[in-house]
Amino acid sequence: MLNKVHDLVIRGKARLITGAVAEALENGCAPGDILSTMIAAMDVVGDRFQNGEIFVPEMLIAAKAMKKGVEELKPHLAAGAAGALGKVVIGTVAGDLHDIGKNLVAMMIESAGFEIIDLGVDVPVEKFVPAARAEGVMIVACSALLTTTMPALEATVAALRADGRDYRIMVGGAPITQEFADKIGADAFTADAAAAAKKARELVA
Ligand code: B1M
Repeated sequence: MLNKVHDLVIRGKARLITGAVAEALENGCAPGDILSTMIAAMDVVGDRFQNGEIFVPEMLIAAKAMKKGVEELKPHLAAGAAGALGKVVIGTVAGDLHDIGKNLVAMMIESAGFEIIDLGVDVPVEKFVPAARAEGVMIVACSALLTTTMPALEATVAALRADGRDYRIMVGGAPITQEFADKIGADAFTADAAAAAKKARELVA
């Protein structure tokens, strides 16, 4: 069952993935395992891209399939709490178009009890800072997936810090490490979406 999900994401079969995820759920597969399977499939896609076996269009259709699968999975992953813990502004930094991981982080943080203000992808500092000034913003969460957009993450954190408001800044994304997060002055780094939700709750506790 999970093999099928894995295979369909890699092959970018967006039309078939919904049924495969539903089938896996019906057969008792845990939603978290289905999600891990899809993430692992995206790793295979990334490796194939790196090795020159596939190109950007194939990566894009795999991403579409992954998004469809996540949509199907969402009601089973997110408990849908009411935003009682405050607002979280989230976005992928300037120059970076990757949003699957950011969307997962948003979904998990939302289900942990926050209201999400999602700024999308390729978010410039000029958009992050005013959004973070909104009333009730407790956390600003920034995602970066490319080594080339790590400087944009650093600039975003610096601008948010310079704004001097009382919110916490969380960072993450594949190339980001705790060391880098410390260096740029973020309040928290987590490696995945589940840990991000847990950390968000800790930050406002
Ligand atoms: Co791109 N891409 N991509 N890509 N892409 C990667 C990231 C890459 C590793 C592939 C590779 O070469 N192996 C590589 C980056 C190399 C590097 O910088 N070191 C790469 C490249 C090079 C590029 C382009 C430059 C390719 C080109 O044009 N030549 C280009 C850049 C475009 C741009 O952004 N300006 C590009 C484009 C694309 C697509 C648009 C085609 C597509 C994105 C579609 C979309 O997102 N809507 C795409 C895809 C799909 C990938 C891979 C294959 C999959 C990304 C993904 O969704 N992973 C990726 C390889 C890989 O990741 N294995 C790759 C699944 C997702 C769940 O994981 O996003 O890591 P991730 O999120 C994780 C954690 O990182 C963490 O939680 C999530 C899981 O729980 N996390 C956070 C994320 N944000 C967080 C924030 C937090 C905390 C945790 O707190 C705030």
